[in-house]
Amino acid sequence: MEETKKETNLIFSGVQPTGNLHLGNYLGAIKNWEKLQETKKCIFCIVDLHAMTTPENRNEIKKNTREVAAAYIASGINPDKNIIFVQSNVKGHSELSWILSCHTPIGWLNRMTQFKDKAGKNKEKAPLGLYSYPVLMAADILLYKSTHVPVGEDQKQHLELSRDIAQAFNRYYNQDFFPIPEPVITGKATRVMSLKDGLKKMSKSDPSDQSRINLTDEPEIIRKKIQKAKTDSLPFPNKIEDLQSRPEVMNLINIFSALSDKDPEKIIADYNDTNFSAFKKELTDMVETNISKISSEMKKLLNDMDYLNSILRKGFERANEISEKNIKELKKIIGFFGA
Ligand code: AQP
Repeated sequence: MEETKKETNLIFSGVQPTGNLHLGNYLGAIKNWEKLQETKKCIFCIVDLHAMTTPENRNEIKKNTREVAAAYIASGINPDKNIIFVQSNVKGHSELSWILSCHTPIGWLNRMTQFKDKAGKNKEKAPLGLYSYPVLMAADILLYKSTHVPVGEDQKQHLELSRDIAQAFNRYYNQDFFPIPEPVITGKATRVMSLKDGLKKMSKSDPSDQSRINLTDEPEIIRKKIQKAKTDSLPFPNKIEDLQSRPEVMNLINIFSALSDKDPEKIIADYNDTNFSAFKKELTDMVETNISKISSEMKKLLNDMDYLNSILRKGFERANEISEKNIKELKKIIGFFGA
């Protein structure tokens, strides 16, 4: 029974090639893929069509795409075992996105908080693509009939929308065509926060480089960033409940917990009532060890363009084959001419 389950489960996830890949992308998403690939069929996408939705991310899209591919492989994703490919190469994503947008009431999109955050006060001038981003995300997932989607906490609302869209389509055509995808939000740091503000998530687009640890940061930079990371004037907490009112401290403890695999309670017991320096020193060592392994591997991969291009080419062929098969079936269900 377990064997059947393994075979029918299909994992899909992706990262936008928007530069500045950071510790949040690694701990909230990529690190968790490593375990999943051992037992599940996985598709990992570099979602460049999503990156176009904000004007500042349209530059250097090719360079950033290669960087994300290198980060996947450098973080331990096996390109022979899994499909690693670039979203814009497979035309099924855009095609399905249109079809699904015809099954998505505007009211559902109006509830999406990421659009409100990213569009800010300038909603009227925001590109349509930024608004319909969650429909494209639903298309990414459903195109492969994916069953599970590992993401950070910030993507939970978009995933719930993907489920609603899949159900709306299935209901309309009275079919069981799309599986209803389950979010997989795991790990000890599902929402890594900015190093400067514990209420804001760590983000590639934060104008301050001090707010995040980039996967390409040199050890000296990492050391300085963690030393300067905001805490408060109180000593290290001595009980877990204290963390609720201390978001910056909670964030650093969560990062420590994710990297050491120790529970926050144990970390508090180890450091309680001390000042932050010993804790920050150990945290720095752990971040440095993890990041430097990834960044040196990334550098090697980025110097071997032929290898990276061949991985993405092979990934495209495998993804496109599934996409074409599913789009063909879908068109038959809809009843398009020529299908
Ligand atoms: N701070 C975070 N903590 C935990 N997980 C995170 N993820 C992103 N930020 C954090 C997860 O990383 C995956 C890829 O994210 P993305 O590239 O699609 O875009 P995003 O969620 O919009 O991430 P950013 O860094 O904030 O990018 P920008 O600034 O370009 O919008 C997702 O699984 C996400 O949950």
